[in-house]
Amino acid sequence: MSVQPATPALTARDYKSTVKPVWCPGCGDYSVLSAITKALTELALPPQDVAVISGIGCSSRIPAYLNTYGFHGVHGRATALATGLKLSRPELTVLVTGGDGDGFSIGGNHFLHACRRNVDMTYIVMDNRVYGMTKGQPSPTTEPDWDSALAPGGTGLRPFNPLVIALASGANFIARGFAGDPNGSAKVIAEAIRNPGFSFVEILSPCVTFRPDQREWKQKVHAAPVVPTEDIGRAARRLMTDDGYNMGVLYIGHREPFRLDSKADAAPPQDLERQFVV
Ligand SMILES: Cc1ncc(C[n+]2csc(CCOP(=O)(O)OP(=O)(O)O)c2C)c(N)n1
Ligand code: SF4
Repeated sequence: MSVQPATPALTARDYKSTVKPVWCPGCGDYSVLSAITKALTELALPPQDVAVISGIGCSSRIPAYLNTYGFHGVHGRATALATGLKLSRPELTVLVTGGDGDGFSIGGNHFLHACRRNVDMTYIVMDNRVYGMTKGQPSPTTEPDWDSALAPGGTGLRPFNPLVIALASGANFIARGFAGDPNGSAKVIAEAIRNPGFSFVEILSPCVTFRPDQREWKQKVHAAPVVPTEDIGRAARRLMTDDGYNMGVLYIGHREPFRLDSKADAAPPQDLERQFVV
């Protein structure tokens, strides 16, 4: 009887590509990349079974730095791309990565409908409350009084609360992490991937270049004082009164994820294409 050599266990390094990140030194996105590779290692997912989809922005560069399948797509369209992918290739573990501008501004409508559709994927938003890549414009999560050369005196606009919107729109799992705690973020991401349906993880990821004030986040973040709730009413109250710095899993839902039925699943894409030939 031949003895098969044992497959060596995957390490975080196995999920990293050879492309060197070009983020500014100190950018929170380095830690989020590390948290994602740690989470994939914990789940022992073969890199070829994972696809990471993004839009455009500094944070959206993540797929290039991973050794999984990846798609660096169109600004604001990452969840739509990921929905199509997951429905046609349900065996893949699908992650979506991007920024607050990408996901909540130009991609805001797609965000709502991704939550509503509840297709099984994990959406990780590196929220730095600014458009980093295009040099510091305020985003939907920017504080109203954040003063900058591009918005002197601040926008005066009420910030968008992504966790509340995710809950109201049907997300099946809601959590928050902090780039300064990659191990804590990795645990949250692993749990989000394990939970079926649309999982939303906001990771506070400082933009050290345009928001140096975010270095204070280290002092502001704290573990959520209560365990995750499965009660949507309680989650709504908790998220509406949240101070924005509660870390951990905040809501776990039990909605059945949306899947294509087996008949649609069985139809090869060529058959579908034929129906549209004019
Ligand atoms: C359709 C379209 N509109 C605008 C842009 C310009 N653009 C590129 S990235 C970006 C914002 C990025 O901000 P965010 O998503 O918060 O990511 P960050 O760079 O902060 O990680 C914008 C407006 C674009 N690439 N495509
Ligand atoms: S501009 Fe901001 S978000 Fe972009 S790489 Fe630099 S620190 Fe990171």
